[in-house]
Amino acid sequence: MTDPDIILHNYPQSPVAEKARVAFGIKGLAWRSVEIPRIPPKPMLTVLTGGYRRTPVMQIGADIYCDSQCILHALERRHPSPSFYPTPESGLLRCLGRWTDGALFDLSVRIVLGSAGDALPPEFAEDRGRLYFGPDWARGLKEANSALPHLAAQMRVVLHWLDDQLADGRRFISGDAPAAIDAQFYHAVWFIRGRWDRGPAFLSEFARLERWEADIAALGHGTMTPMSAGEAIAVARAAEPTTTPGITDPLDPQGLAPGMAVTVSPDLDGGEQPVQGVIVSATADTVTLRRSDPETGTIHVHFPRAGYRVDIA
Ligand SMILES: N[C@@H](CCC(=O)N[C@@H](CS)C(=O)NCC(=O)O)C(=O)O
Repeated sequence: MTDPDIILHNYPQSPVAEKARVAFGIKGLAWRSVEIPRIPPKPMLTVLTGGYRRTPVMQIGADIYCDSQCILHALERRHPSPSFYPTPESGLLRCLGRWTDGALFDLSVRIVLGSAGDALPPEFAEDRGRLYFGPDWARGLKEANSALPHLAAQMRVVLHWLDDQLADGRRFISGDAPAAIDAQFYHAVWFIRGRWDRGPAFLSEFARLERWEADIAALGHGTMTPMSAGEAIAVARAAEPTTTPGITDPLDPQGLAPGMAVTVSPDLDGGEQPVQGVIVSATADTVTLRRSDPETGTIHVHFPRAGYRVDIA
C-alpha cells in the first residue's frame, strides 16, 4: 500500500527511528525520509515540532507526531490492516510496549553509553548524557560504565524471557504475524547488537531470538524515498492540519480542554525545550496542540500523554 504523505524525520543510527522503520515494514508502507542531525541544533526539525528535538518525528502534511508511541498509534489509525495488534491482547501489549519505551530503552542506553566510556565524542557524550542521565550526567555516565556487568545481567533476564516466548516455534512475539511489540522489543536488541562492542557475543546465547531478529530484519522498512528538510517544511505549509477539535472530557484528571494554552515536555528532566501551543484535542492517551509559524503555517503537533507532562501555561 502506498501512502506518499508519510514523512519520517530520522537518522540511520537511531534505534527509536529503527522501531518506526520496522513498523513501516510491518504495514508495507511507502514513506519519505528526511535525514536530521544527530545532535542539536536541528532548526529544520524544531520549526515543525515547536522545540521537540528527539528522533524520530513523523509528519503527515501539517500534522506532526512526536514520539514513537504517537507514531505507532497514528499509523494504526491510518492503516489498520495489517494490524499492529493481531491478537486479542492489545491493551496488555500497549502496556508492555510502554515498558519497552521506558525501562528497557533506558537500560539499553546505559549499556551502550556506559560501554563506550571515554570513546564517545565529547559533544555527543554531553548531549546524550544530559538527555538520559539528567543534570548530573557526567557522574551518570561513569556509573553506567562501572555498573556494566550489572546492567548486562538485567538485559540478559529480558532476553531469556523473549527467547522462551519463542520456544513453541512461533515466528514473532505474539504469534505468527508481526506486531507492534516486535518492533518495540527489536529496537533495543538492534541497538545493543550494533552499538555495544560485546553485543553480538552477548546475543549469541539466544538462538531463537537471533532467528527472530533475522525474520524482523527480513520484513524490511517498506519503501523509502529521501526528501529534503526544506521540502518537508513546504509540505507542511501547503497542507491543513487534519485533527478536528476534540470535545471536553469531564474526567480529564488535569482538566485539559480544547482552547487551553499549555506546554508539553518529556516527564524526565533531559534539559529539553517545552513545546508551547493551544490544545486542539486531549484524550486519555494523546494531546494535540495547534501552533502557527510563518515558515510552516498552522500545524498540529501530537504527543502521547504517557511519559509526557502537560502544564497549563
Ligand atoms: N520516547 C521517545 C524516545 C526518543 C529518543 O530518545 N530517541 C533518541 C534517538 S534513538 C534521541 O532522540 N536522541 C537524541 C536525538 O536524536 O537528538 C520515543 O519513543 O520516540
